[in-house]
Amino acid sequence: MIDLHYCATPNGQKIAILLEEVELPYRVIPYDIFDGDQLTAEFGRINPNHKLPAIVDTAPAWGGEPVTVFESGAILQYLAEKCGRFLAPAGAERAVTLSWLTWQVAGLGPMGGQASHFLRYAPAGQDYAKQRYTKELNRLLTVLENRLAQSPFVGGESYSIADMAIWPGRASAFVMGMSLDAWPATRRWFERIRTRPAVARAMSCPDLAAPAKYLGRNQQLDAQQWSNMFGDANQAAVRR
Ligand SMILES: N[C@@H](CCC(=O)N[C@@H](CS)C(=O)NCC(=O)O)C(=O)O
Repeated sequence: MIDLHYCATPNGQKIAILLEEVELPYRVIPYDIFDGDQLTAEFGRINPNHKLPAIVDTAPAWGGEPVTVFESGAILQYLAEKCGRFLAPAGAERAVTLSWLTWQVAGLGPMGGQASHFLRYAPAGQDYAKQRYTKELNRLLTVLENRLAQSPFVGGESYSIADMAIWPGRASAFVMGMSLDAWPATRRWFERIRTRPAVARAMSCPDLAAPAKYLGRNQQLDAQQWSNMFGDANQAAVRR
């Protein structure tokens, strides 16, 4: 059994998609990040970085004590290796898949997150930051488009954990006003994945689907929510 510590944002949805694909039994433990559920000392023992997602595998392949994994890229790799699916065990295909997985978690994800922050959450103004991050996001999306113009999936011929890492962010980019119109190869890839039954389940099941409050174009947080997400409460969680 996998305990999935979960918030319905693109990072969480990556893991929900993989768990649905491999049909491992799992239990969703929901967190409301606006309410600060991620800031508790108890969750800090699961993820010292206090971010979602994280998993606890109560039955690791090698037996013994439950294993905790945090960081979405590490979780995808751990679960793919546990099931022997969606990541080649060795060789060139594995190296290419891990390159694109790392590109997502170290580049596209954080840059998209900063663009989303300045476009949707930050106080008015911030033109330099908005331009900086939307420009870099667009550059990265062009890298993705170029790759998908040559290859059916980012890792090559097969659907892999690298596609699962990238797809949910592309699905939620509409909240920044970004359509897929300018990206024809990405659009074809997006549709190929969207119609997979496991993806449809992960995006629509009530426990896993994103609530409207995370999807506003112009987010208005109250003072406590702001503190939990970006202010003193968020800082305090790691300074106990
Ligand atoms: N690098 C991390 C990023 C995780 C992350 O930023 N999670 C967000 C939700 S998408 C979160 O927990 N935010 C709450 C907070 O920042 O306090 C990963 O890939 O798992």
